[in-house]
Amino acid sequence: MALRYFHAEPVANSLKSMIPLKEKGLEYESVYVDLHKFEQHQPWFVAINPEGQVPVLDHDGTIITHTTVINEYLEDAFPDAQPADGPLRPRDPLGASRMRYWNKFIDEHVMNFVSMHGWHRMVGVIARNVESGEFGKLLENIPLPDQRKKWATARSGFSEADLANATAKIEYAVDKVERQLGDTAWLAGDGYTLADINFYSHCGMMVERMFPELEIAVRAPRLVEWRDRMSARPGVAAALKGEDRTAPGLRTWTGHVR
Ligand SMILES: N[C@@H](CCC(=O)N[C@@H](CS)C(=O)NCC(=O)O)C(=O)O
Repeated sequence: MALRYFHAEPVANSLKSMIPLKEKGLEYESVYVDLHKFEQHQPWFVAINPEGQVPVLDHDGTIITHTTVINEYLEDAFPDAQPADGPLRPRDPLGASRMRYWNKFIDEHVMNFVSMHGWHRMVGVIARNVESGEFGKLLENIPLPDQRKKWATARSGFSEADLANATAKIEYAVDKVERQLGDTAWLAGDGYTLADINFYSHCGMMVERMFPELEIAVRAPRLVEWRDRMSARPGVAAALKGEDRTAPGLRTWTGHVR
């Protein structure tokens, strides 16, 4: 059995599937893909993932993409490799459906909105540093039409209306999580699951740093306590130590300053 994980910095999608690998204690070969050098759009990588995005899991030569799919795949392929406090996907149908409810909410209503602010603050800088003829050539290499548009918009700048809409989505999500944590210790119930990993990677870990104006400590104290509980888990801490080539002082791909 051989696992290879192609990923960028330990944040957002790259972190989201790295945490389960660490929590489950699975051995894997780590392959860093440098997004600052556009490696994700280069032929060697597009041959592995035709969508030109990280992360990618290679299990004995079979390629799995999309983090929510990768994480459920890991549960199905390695059901017995689990952290001491219980499985990352509940074994009962109701628990599993609650976990999937949160994953769907985060994938559809959180991920892209935090990402838009990150791209606005950080990828925009990368995109504007490329000379215009060169940028046109880079766009041609991007396989997904939506992603090509996102790169072009990052260069010109996202509109104030789109950014305000994204902030409103994030506020809604923060309040929803805060309410849930008033009822249960973790998002999907009393056990830690893939839903916690998803929200932490896309929003929970960086929301306070990225959006100081939201006064998260006052608005969502349970979320802050949950975030600290998450960060203290050995599996999460190990994943956070992953390779990060963002120069100190610069913003990472999710827009927080390293
Ligand atoms: N739905 C995908 C999204 C993957 C994604 O957006 N990856 C980002 C990094 S967090 C990426 O590769 N961005 C570089 C690009 O699109 O050029 C997943 O869950 O894995």
